[in-house]
Amino acid sequence: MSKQELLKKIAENVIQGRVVAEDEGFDEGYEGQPAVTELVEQALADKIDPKEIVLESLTGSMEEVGKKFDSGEYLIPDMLASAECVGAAMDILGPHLAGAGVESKGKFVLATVAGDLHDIGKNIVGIMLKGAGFEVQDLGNDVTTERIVAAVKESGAGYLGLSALLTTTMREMQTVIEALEKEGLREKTRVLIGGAPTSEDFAKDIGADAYCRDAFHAIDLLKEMPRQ
Ligand code: B1M
Repeated sequence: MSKQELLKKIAENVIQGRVVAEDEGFDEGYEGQPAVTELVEQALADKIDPKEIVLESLTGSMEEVGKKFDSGEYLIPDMLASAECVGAAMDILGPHLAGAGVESKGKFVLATVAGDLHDIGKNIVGIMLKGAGFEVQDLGNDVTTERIVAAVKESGAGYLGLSALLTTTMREMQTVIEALEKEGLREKTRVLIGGAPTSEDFAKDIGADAYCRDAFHAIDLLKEMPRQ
């Protein structure tokens, strides 16, 4: 199989929600064929860049899953099956994305804001940050502003990464920034945000330091930021 065919096959299997070959998938006729786990392992054996697998096969396919959910073709369990595929792929890819033995570039608190359960993107960002040498404290998803601010305070983290995937939760990021200001922590903490509904303009509007299009963009932006 060519590189492009393999990347396409991984994406197809994420959309089908198939983690391993025994899984049936959303459509018929897939059972027994290599699924995400086997295909990602093959891609690594073929020396395909893990970054390309993340960007082309995983991120893109979840957009497709979102469209299918929008149109009513997929229900929540179908979205969860695809989410599980991305998690399985990242378990395999993580060690290949992370640079071993890199000197600490600083403490980074990471969270998906209150009311929001989406954590796939945040988890990818966490793996990439660790790989880039940051000490990451991942607070998880649906994290209250109070917990986020307390974690920044206790750890003395110089960086905070906030994720939101819902238009109804993205404003929580502003609440977090305001709470950091109240606690006198804003000046000491660089706040980076990301997630599908957020944007450069939104980041400016709420007073964040940077908007990150994806995990790789976050790493690039951090290279330009003076160390906190
Ligand atoms: Co939901 N969901 N979901 N969902 N979901 C979306 C976001 C949606 C766009 C789907 C749709 O309708 N088309 C829609 C939001 C609509 C809106 O707000 N306008 C939606 C909805 C409506 C919902 C529910 C309300 C559905 C319901 O119950 N009726 C519900 C809400 C639950 C809640 O949060 N309270 C819900 C639930 C779920 C599941 C739990 C089933 C599941 C999440 C599982 C999980 O995360 N563990 C799920 C999923 C999987 C999706 C879609 C299909 C995929 C999201 C994803 O993982 N993308 C999504 C559709 C879509 O986004 N196209 C959808 C892949 C991921 C790699 O990208 O998260 O953007 P992303 O992360 C990127 C960048 O954004 C950036 O880097 C990441 C990696 O490159 N980034 C950062 C993100 N955070 C960052 C932080 C940083 C830096 C960069 O800090 C430094």
